[in-house]
Amino acid sequence: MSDSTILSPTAHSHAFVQSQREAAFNDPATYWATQAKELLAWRSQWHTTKDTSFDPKNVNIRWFDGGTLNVAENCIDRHLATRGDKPAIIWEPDSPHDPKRILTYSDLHREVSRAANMLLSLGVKPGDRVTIYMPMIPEAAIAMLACARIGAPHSVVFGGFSAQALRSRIEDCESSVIITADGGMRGGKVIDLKNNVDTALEGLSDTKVLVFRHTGHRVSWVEERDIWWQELAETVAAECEAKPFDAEHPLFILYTSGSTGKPKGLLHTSGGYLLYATHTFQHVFDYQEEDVYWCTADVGWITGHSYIVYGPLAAGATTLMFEGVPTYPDAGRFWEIVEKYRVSLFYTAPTAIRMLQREGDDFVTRYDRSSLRILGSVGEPINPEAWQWYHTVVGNKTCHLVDTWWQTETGGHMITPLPGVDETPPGSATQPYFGIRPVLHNTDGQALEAAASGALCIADSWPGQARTIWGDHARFVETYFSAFPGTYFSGDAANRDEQGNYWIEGRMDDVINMAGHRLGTAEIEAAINAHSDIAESAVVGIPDDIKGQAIYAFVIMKPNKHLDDEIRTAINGLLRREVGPIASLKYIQEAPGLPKTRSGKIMRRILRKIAAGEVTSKNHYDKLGDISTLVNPEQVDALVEGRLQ
Ligand code: 7RM
Repeated sequence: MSDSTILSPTAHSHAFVQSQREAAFNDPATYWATQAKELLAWRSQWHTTKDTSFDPKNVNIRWFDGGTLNVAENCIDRHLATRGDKPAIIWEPDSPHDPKRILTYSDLHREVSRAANMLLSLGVKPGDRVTIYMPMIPEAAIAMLACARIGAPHSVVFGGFSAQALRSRIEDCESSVIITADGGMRGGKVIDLKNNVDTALEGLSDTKVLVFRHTGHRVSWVEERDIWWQELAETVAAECEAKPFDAEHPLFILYTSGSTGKPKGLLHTSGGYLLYATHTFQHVFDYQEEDVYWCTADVGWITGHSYIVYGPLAAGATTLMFEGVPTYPDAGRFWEIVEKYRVSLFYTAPTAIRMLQREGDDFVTRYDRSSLRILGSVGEPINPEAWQWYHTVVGNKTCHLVDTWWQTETGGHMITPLPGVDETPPGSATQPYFGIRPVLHNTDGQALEAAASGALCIADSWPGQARTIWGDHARFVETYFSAFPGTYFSGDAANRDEQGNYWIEGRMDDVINMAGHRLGTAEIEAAINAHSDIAESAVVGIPDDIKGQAIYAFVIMKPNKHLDDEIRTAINGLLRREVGPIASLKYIQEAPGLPKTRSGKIMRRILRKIAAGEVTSKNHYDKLGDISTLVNPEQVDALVEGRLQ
């Protein structure tokens, strides 16, 4: 390392990593077969390690076919002999004055078994989908593992999503059991989850709602349908047999936004996903038995699935769950928690780092952070200033910083440094993980060699990859395997430098990444268009100092209507209702029309540049590139003139 400060030691040597990289690259099937035997407990041996094809005519992804295992047994039971009394989950409540909870692996075994029995008593069978809409409490993880134990794929819906968003996800995967809580706590406020479930289920029959009593506030109740978790728990046994399921048995569905249409339910299966989450957890965070690990994500996102629940627990680690927010009661909360539990591995998002950086160093330095060894970043590109602050102030220059690039679709880390081995230029996610083969394509579909910038694709399958989109395999093929045939297309652009380090440049499609949350333009526009005075709208992402991106909306009003503050408020209300509180618009500009191609497609490329202020007068129109294909180039003037800032 060029820096003179001493970085904490890590387990891996350059030679070891080099040999693993070669082995995984040259023969992925043999490599992953060896890893699968070492890291997971199988009930029966597979016959085919890798059976995969990225051919658009026949996209097929199967790993460890014929093998069986139980995911919950891997995350819990097999640790009992050696780690029964080790904390599996540490829970820190929203308020620092409320009591914490610590669940050992034995506690987790008992609670998951009970929850699994509760689901069985509600008639849940292997393959049935269960929707989980929970706050960040241990019962969220318990519910997920209970589903895994009985082979019922879960669909976790982030608690920040609205009743409407929840309903569409419940309907899409046809789940008849919903697990929720009366409410959750965030920054001292109650999030009324049960109320959202009630709204989501209006008019739907044949559902059961299992409600964990957490906040204790009054909730409305539907007899026959609603059941208190704590009451049902008393009626079931604390033992539940873990039956084996196929390696390719569905483990979960997780919805994520794309550029068009409704959210996609990505399907992850059991053996390959668990192996990949566990493997990456161990190597990327240099996990050691005595570590205390904390990922600040919500279990409603893939980061929470792979790196709060499945990866850490399969590895036998202690994983911390925090219900609250980084700034409550003040901006020192993260570091207070690090000090309180002596957290050694810490994983968060750039948006949180930037937000805390703005509040000043004192909030950090007043707490003891000497336990920290590894700092992780995920969700969006981390700008070099935030990287430096994270490394210097939070990590006191002694911690390795791993900027991990991956997606809901990939199940686990894809491009990331291995701590202590790879050089880490700030802002670069650096190197492909073991067995990952990135390819950069230009717009003609040619694979680029050496230093280059292009569409980031992956040339061959890896065990953690999503297998399909629930109920729509054709859309899966179309979205990920048709643009650059023979490879998986991530939707991101990346630059590869002379050293072979990757720099993620962001989405090439219309997905907006606001504060690490993936939001589809189509969903946002649909919500805006629900306002009766709006004829049409288009939203784009603009750079934002804290959130990475913010949303800028252009709206066309119906005849004789004009945009005013009342309508602006109503539009944001619609967004909250249709999508959730995570989606709010920074600017809403009334536009006479939208720049469109002859085929009627909105030219977002142009809108993005106008919204970002890159074009301020006619002298700057060259910045827009070719606008000759527009049917209505005269609209551009009006848009530029009306830009809000
Ligand atoms: C894990 C997660 C995926 C999208 C992805 C990227 C962006 C994620 C990084 C990043 C630059 C990173 N899953 N992204 N990590 N961009 N550097 N380290 O976030 O499905 O919700 O989002 O997020 O655009 O395609 S996700």
